[in-house]
Amino acid sequence: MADGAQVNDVISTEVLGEIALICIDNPPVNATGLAVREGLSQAFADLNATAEVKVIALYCAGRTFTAGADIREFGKPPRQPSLPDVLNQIEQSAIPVVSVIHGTALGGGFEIALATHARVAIKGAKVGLPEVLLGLLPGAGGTQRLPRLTGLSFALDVILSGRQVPVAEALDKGAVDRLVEGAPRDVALAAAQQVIDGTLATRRTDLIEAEYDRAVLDATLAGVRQKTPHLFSPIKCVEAVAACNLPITEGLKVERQAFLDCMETPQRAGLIHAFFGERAVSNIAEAKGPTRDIAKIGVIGGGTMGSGIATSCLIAGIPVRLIEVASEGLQRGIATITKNLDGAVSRGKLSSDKRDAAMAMLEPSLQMESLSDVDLVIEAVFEQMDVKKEIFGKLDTICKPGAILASNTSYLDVDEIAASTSRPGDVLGLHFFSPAHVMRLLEIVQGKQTAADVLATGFALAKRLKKVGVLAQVCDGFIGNRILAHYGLCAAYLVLDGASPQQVDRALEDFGFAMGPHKVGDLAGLDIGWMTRKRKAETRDPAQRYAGDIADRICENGWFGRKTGQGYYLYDSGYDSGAPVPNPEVAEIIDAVRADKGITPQDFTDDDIVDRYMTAMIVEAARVVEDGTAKRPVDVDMVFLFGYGFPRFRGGPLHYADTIGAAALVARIEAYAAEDAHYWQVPDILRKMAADGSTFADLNKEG
Ligand code: 3H9
Repeated sequence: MADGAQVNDVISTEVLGEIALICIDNPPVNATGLAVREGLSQAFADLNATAEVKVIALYCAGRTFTAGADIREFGKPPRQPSLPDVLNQIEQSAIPVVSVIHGTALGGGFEIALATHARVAIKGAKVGLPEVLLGLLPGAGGTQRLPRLTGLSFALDVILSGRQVPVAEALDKGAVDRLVEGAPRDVALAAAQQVIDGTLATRRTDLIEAEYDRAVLDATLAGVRQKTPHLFSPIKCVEAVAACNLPITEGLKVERQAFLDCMETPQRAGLIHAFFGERAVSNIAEAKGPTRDIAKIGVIGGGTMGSGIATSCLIAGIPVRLIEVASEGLQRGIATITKNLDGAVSRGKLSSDKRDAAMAMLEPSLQMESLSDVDLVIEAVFEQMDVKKEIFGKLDTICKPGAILASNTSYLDVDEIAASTSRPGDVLGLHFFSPAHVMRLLEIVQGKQTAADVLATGFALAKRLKKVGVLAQVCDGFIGNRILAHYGLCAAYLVLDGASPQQVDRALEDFGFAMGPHKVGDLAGLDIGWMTRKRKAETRDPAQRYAGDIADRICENGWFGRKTGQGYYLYDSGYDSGAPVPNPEVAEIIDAVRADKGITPQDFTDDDIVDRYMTAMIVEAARVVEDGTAKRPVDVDMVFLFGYGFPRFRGGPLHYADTIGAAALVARIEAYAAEDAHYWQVPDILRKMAADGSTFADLNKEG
């Protein structure tokens, strides 16, 4: 072999006397796609046949060591050589192999390192086995080699959490052998020399006997079943790790089968859709191009929402001027922000130093005029059009030219708000979700005249705030709340027609939602929906069956949910979390309303409930795509995953819709329409998809 050789497009080797270097260069993240696997296999075969080579050091070019298998290959026919085979070849290399980790060595990437004979990490790097987050398990030896190196407990923690482990911790646990500073190639050369000098020990992981404790495995399995009852892959992870007391060839067979079992599940497809969807929502022309600089943000309104938005900006290191009209409001806002930041510290999300730095960047003010120097204003006052218009009219006179004016409205017409200014191009909607410093969704609402750089700045801000920005067009409720309004009606009809609120909640929690809709209502405050129903009373569609009677009567009693101690459920003063007790008086209200309306209650199975609720959600989601409110189905899916607690393993409502199929959905809707032809109508887009056999995934591909 020549001193320097390009094995293929992504793998190169260098032979420098007794040292051979192998470099993986497959941007952006050096994923182990087919070319990497082929090239590595070839390189190891060639170097093992090169007489002078005494040690091989493997490193990666670019920003990171390999981030694992190429996820885009999943679901397609497998191509040889497989990663496990390549790693066995590396492990059995007669010449010692040392790997050099920089950036993030994840999944199959970390598994490559585990199969080498020594691991040197560059400070600041992280390692991890995040396969479980994709509905999988480490399928290239991670479940067998990590416990051999670190013991069971740490290996189970890493595999089940999918977390990225700082290399200092990995060193402490024995998963890496040395921490150094330097560039990957330099470190590779130095590490190889140390192997030759005998100052860096090498050993084969497969020859280490794993420490084994059945009680730890049993306790972990019980914990997994309780914590993630819907998920398949965590159980398979534990089963695979449990085989680490077998000879490695046998253990690897158990792991391989468990990996293939996971690969077949819809959960794997849903979670991988979520992985790519999170990235796809901002991979659009509207999110790219020039942006405006945002050095200081003004937030108008110190209520829960405004304070949450301010907290989010402060955590991201952006100074905030918080505006309220009266000093009590301002003090309340400051107190909420302080509480939010303290909460972030106690949850380990923020250091005390960063909390103090964030607080120092908060400038409270009672003067709207003080917004004259900010680059972006986010208005978060209550949802009343005339109030918003007045504020935006004032902002127009106060703010400097080029400042962006955003409304956090959750349903009002952004174009009408923009029209109250002389600069509608600078106006957009930035719809945060409560609690705004925690929830990752940001709907970026494009007005008719919103300038391209203003929209792109919205996406750039989402990234700085570590949020998932999704483009939405103007309509009542934008993407999420518009769909919610529709399926919320379905939940109300189910109760009106025979189900109990608890049955609806239980069925949907069994489906995977963290909380059923009645528990969510109690948490958010039932008065919010009540106010909306009263506000919309005059414009209500008379042909639409009214579904609010039960909730109205509950609210007339002053029962607004958790904050008043009762709603659909009872929350005694000691109530914190767990299973609340159903409110018996609500059952009486339900009976009375049904009697008043002459409704004979029907029996719904849990499956009926899920089918109707999910179909209602899909119907409105399809319309939102059809009329362009959302750019693509995947945008709707990400809104629901990041803003509405939709079970991530189901991928989102329209990914889930594809698992049912358009034809089956049309048949369902037509059957339900026999009961209520006004509510249950087939969207044209769904009918067309049923006719031509296409899917929402096809629409995503069309972009
Ligand atoms: C596995 O390894 C299975 C094995 O156990 C067994 C096999 C037999 N594949 O996130 P970013 C793309 S399962 C393909 O924006 P960052 C990503 O889509 C795998 N593509 O950057 C994006 O593309 P685009 C276990 C991938 O700096 C671009 O790279 N590994 C992969 O914020 C940049 O990504 C994981 O689960 C991939 N594996 O974060 C790791 N990874 O520009 C998954 C990324 O077109 N990856 N892309 O939108 C990550 O966690 C992050 O990407 C990482 C970088 C932390 C690496």
